[in-house]
Amino acid sequence: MIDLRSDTVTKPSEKMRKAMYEAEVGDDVYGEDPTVNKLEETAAAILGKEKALFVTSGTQGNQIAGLVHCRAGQEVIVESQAHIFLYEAAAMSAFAGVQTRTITGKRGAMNPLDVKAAIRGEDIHEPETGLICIENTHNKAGGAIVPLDNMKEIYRIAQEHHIPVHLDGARLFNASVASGIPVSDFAACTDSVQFCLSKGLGAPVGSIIAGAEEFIAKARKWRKRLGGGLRQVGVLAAPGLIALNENIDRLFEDHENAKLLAEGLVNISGIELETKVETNIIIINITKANKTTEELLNALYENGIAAGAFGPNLIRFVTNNGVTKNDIDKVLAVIHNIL
Ligand code: TLP
Repeated sequence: MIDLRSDTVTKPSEKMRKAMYEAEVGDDVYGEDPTVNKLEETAAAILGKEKALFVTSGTQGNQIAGLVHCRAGQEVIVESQAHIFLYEAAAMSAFAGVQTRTITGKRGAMNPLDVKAAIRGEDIHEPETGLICIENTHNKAGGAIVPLDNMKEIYRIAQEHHIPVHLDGARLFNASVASGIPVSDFAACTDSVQFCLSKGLGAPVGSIIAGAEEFIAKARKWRKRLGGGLRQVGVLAAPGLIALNENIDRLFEDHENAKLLAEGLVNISGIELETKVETNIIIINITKANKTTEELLNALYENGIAAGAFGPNLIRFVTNNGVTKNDIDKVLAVIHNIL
């Protein structure tokens, strides 16, 4: 199967499996797992934050950030197509007791003036704005890189109003590799960052959240409350360390493959690119094709190719470390035949 449904489908390498087997472990609820501690120190250093915390998933990381930063009854500003708004089962309202205020961005980037205009708090009728969330790269916008200057301006406005900023950087390393901007520059425009080890970086499980020492102390407690305090979890942190130490530059290959696929796809009749391709996500619009989304996905599947529906007439392909250039050629040939 050529699996382009997501970069979450990546499997741990032999080296990762060996590292899992050999990992030194301890009870991480006591802070005694040396491998987890090493992973957290490494991640904090790369991001330029005081401390980091290993969490079970990107969703858990984003939710812990909401819980630490906000009080019930507040409002969170978030881009209208953000993962936190679309795909986390309204967790911020369920757990942190906040409501979301969406702003429609351009290629995932909210206009800082719109953010400023959405900030509330003085009027007795209004909720206070408790948090601003940014997503980079932006999944629904097709892996778009939110420009650093945009983040800087939003952070400046947020600081003026004493509102924290959280970055859902599930694919922050894709943004960094594609733009040449260090992740620490993006992270410097935030109070907390979440990134996924288990997407293009290739680890089987886990995310990191990072921020100031005080933020992480509170985050550690929320992680425990949510049942995410794990014990000898160095076996899962070990592949995470390999992901950070060895797999960042490899993301470039995913971006190359995504560009190849996109260039080929636009030459197939009935297919249009829904968004520009900057990193590892390609969203196509097949409104003009002679097949429905379901028909095309089924036909692909019969030919050993998996992709996912991503909205009406939209299909998403995500390149990842299990996909080669030859696979891309095969995918293009198959789609050409089907349409
Ligand atoms: N995204 C998944 C699906 O949930 C859509 C995917 O296949 O792309 N933030 C962003 C921007 C994400 O894309 C995801 C996962 C998450 C957070 C959540 O990460 P996990 O799956 O680890 O909870």
